[in-house]
Amino acid sequence: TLVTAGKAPARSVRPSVPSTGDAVVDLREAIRAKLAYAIGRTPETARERDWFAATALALRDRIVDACLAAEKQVPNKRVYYLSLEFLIGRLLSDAMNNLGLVETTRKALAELGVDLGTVEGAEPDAALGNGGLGRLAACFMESMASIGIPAFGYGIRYDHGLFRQSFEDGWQREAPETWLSEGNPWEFARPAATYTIGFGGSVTMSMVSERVIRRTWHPAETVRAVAHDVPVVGWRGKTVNTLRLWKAEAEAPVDLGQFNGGDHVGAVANRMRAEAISRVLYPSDSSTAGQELRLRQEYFFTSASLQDLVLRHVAERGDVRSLPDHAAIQLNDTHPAIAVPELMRILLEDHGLTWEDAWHVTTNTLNYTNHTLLPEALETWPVELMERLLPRHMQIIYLINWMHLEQQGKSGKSDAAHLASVSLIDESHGRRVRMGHLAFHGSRRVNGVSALHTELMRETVFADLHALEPEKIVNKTNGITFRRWLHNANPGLTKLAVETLGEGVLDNPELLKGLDAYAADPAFVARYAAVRRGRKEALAEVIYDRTGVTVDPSALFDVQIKRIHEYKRQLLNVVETVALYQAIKAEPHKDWTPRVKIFGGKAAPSYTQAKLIIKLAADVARAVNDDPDVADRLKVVFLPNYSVSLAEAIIPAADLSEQISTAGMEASGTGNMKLALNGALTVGTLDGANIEIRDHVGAENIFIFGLDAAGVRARSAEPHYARDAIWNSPRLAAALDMIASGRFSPEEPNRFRPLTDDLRHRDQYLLTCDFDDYWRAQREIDAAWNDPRGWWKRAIHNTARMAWFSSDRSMREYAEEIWRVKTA
Ligand code: GPQ
Repeated sequence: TLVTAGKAPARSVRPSVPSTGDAVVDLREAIRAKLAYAIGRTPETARERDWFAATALALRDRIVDACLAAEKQVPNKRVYYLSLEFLIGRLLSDAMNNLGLVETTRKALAELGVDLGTVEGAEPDAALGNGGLGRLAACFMESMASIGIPAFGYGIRYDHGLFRQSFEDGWQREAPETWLSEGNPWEFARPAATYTIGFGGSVTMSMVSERVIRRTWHPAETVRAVAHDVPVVGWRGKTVNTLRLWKAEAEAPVDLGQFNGGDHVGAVANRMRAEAISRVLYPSDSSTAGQELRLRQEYFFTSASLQDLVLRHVAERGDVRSLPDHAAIQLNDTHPAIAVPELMRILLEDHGLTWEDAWHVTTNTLNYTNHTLLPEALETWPVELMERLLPRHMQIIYLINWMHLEQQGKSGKSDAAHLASVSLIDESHGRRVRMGHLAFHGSRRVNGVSALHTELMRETVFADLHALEPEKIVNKTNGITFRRWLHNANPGLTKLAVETLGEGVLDNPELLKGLDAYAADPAFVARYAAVRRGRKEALAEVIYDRTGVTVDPSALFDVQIKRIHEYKRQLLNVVETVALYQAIKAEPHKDWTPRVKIFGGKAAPSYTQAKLIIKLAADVARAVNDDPDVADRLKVVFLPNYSVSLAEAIIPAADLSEQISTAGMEASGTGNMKLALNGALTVGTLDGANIEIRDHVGAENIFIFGLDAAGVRARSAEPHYARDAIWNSPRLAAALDMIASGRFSPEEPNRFRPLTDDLRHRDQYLLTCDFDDYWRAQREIDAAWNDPRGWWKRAIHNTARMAWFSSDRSMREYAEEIWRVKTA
């Protein structure tokens, strides 16, 4: 319904399009004006992408009003979230929803003859991250704006985000991602906020006085970091924060001497080298790339961010010594751990602080979040590389380490094993800087991302450092923003919740608990089930479009969506699929529960084993989907190019959520939370946040199987555990034999031997040990599915009891216990 003129006061008047007092008309005219004057198109010539840009620009104006108002006030304390990844995805629905303009925009576009859904679909995903770590940063940014924490996110404006994945005969192929090819309507380039970043060169010493030596870094090479700001608007438009992404530029765009001499390529070589820093996102997830360009990226964005925030602080407060009172810096994993020596360097060299004062400021401002204990993901950099690329920082690290180890000696802990364990330098694999130790030692608080993970941090990787400062490690269980993962992704379920519980549920997710009372209410259950059914029908269409496979929306949709990793055990799911296939073929007339196994996820391009797992899933899918004995009771699909926007389509359509990592290895998981919130039942191990999900939804509403973390530790120590497990499980043995025999790859019978041989002889992730209990859980799930009333009751209890996993809760905990900053 249109608001009549004069009834609704205009929120603000924009000069180009005077307000009529009618929100729909105002927005319609604003979009029309953007289309003409910012894009240069008429409604007749505009493409979908142009409509998207015009709509985004019109909405951005609304955000700017709030932004400019906010800039006038200086908050007492700001949070700075430093992350090499921000997996923000599409921003249009976020912006509309948080501004309360979804229906207004829909109508405004409709009056222009344009469908909102089509416009939303024309926005490219900003895939500036790999997986959970980057998506967490995006959820945290949204939550900070929503609960009124003044914050900046700092990251890199990659020209090319995470690669585009396609399948060629089931093999993963990678192509460059090009989200910026037509510009980004959400961002503001801020050339005034440009900083110089140095690399290489030498350090000179000069005597300041008889006792004071000043060291000065003379970089051999410099690069410019130019700010690009994306506004982050919170729920109900209350707070607008900034995501500031740095673009690398050369000091000189072209060497004219070289150009005039005829060397046209050489003339821009320097520029290419500089710009390479923000060219592409490294596609490695939970493993280190270990290359020089990666270290350059890390230092580039960390230095730019620290220079920016220190400058802001000094401009506002005058004295850099009060930084810890007004700024809290969060290091998202060790990627920005070079912040420890960089902040020291800025304070020592640019602000003349003493070492003691600089160390005090640094260690009271920085905090560090750890996201994994897997050894292949713990960053270490060769000392020799650090000395070459960041000579001054290496000196500072040596000095920090020297004082740290001296302190051990003074407290009587000078045995070599202890010193080797707490040292910032690992001497055992060539000399390398341990970035986790550096971040730990330089931070005020260090946190894990689930209760189990934090406990394991204290017991394993950081045990000796933890003993020195037992208060430092705290737990902050991850969360997800409900605005995106419930309200935007699942408007049908949101509408049902609002109609049942009232509007307040949009502001306070704890009110979802009220749905518990309806878990057995036939009318409510019917509506809840109808919402799911609608989303499954929509997903079935997506599946058909993208894979050519027809699936039945009344089958159980069994979903495993996440990066492909051996520890996440997609292979366990595929082997169980093969065993189920064998069981169906052995008894084709039994009443098997119809299931669709849906996979999605990317493998790092260099991760051979992960890519082979994708190929196995594809080959198994080919055999199963076409087999007349199966008769549609089992289907397997691997959706290509998994992304945030694809997740938004899959999650509301999922009946079952696969969270089956080897216990102790998944730090938290956040997909587990999104799926459970939307009412999928979880089949999972006692790993990461699964444990806390079980505690909240109730053990009767989740399917837990397999070894726990202690069990994994014990079993790993047993010799021949894989051989014994296979020996004791005829079902597993038969499935592995079938794969190894070449049954799924007749054109290349030995294709999957690297997978089956590994399971038989090594099985680092204890897949064989958990297989039988996983099979048992899956058959229990089949039975549960055949009792719809019981199933929906459990599903509704999941939705009702997941409120604690809101990232608003996570952010409040960080605010109180780590940052000591007020929420609005
Ligand atoms: N995570 Cl170390 C990533 O997504 N990428 C990484 O490089 C590392 C961790 C994940 C982790 O595997 C999940 O268990 C967490 O839920 C997620 O970070 C956010 O903490």
